[in-house]
Amino acid sequence: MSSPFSLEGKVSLVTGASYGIGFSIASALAEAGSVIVFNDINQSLVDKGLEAYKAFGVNAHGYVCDVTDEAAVYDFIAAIEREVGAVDVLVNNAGIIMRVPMTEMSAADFRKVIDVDLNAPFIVSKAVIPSMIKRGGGKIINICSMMSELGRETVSAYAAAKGGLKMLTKNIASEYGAFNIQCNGIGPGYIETPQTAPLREIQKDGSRHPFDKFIISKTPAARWGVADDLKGPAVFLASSASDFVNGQVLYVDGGILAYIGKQP
Ligand code: NAP
Ligand code: GCO
Repeated sequence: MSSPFSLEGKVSLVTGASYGIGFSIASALAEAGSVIVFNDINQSLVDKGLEAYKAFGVNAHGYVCDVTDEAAVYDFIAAIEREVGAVDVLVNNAGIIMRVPMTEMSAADFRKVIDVDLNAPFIVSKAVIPSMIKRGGGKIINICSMMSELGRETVSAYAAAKGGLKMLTKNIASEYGAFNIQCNGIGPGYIETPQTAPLREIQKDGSRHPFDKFIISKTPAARWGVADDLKGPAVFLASSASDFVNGQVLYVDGGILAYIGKQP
């Protein structure tokens, strides 16, 4: 009997997935039976990714593509269709953060974060939706954030982008749900990846970073997440197990959003 979580016969594209959360998600989709395609912004990152997938036992297809470049994205999607097959599952994972107080942030930097974290998921989704419609459906998973719900000092652009990505998720679900396209988000909590390494840096006196201590106290699970914590939720949202789930963000945060925080 075939499992509702099986991705046999599917082609999944995970953007920016040479390492970190994207790599873990793509590995999980491969374990569920999917063919994996990923991209990154330069050849050395793609090569690093190809090696990591090979060591994991996955024969992934890696491409160089900047997801903010609409013309390059259209060429990339056409190349995938020619060389691998049409995309059944898209995971918009590529993302950047700049931690700068808002009044010190240039408008150019603000736009750059919005471009990668919000405009690019629009561009890549737009490029795969017509073929999903033609083939009777598809899955889009947008990697959102705690900052889709919460603010904090220094992350105005990132929070604006990830809040926008939550609403883009709901809108894709609204606009294309009738074509059997499910678009959902995953909202990771604080996950140990290169993106959050500066928040976990050991201090000169050997003590833990104050933000590291703050996150552990704010997380009911009392730990940072690891990228592999996103594997199960990703397989669920990519598979037919979630065929009537649309426009939701599944927060995978060890309970952060449920918790008011420890009394000082
Ligand atoms: P990461 O370690 O920085 O990986 C992000 C990947 O995206 C990198 O490979 C990066 O390449 C790539 N990328 C950046 N800009 C790109 C572009 N224009 N075109 C193609 N690829 C691009 O981040 P992560 O922590 O794994 O995060 C993955 C996603 O999860 C992001 O959307 C992030 O915002 C989100 N997220 C992370 C956390 C967390 O705690 N780590 C929590 C919630 C949400 P470079 O190495 O060249 O930058
Ligand atoms: C920060 C963090 C985050 C996270 C993540 C939380 O500086 O607060 O980098 O924003 O990485 O997106 O879900």
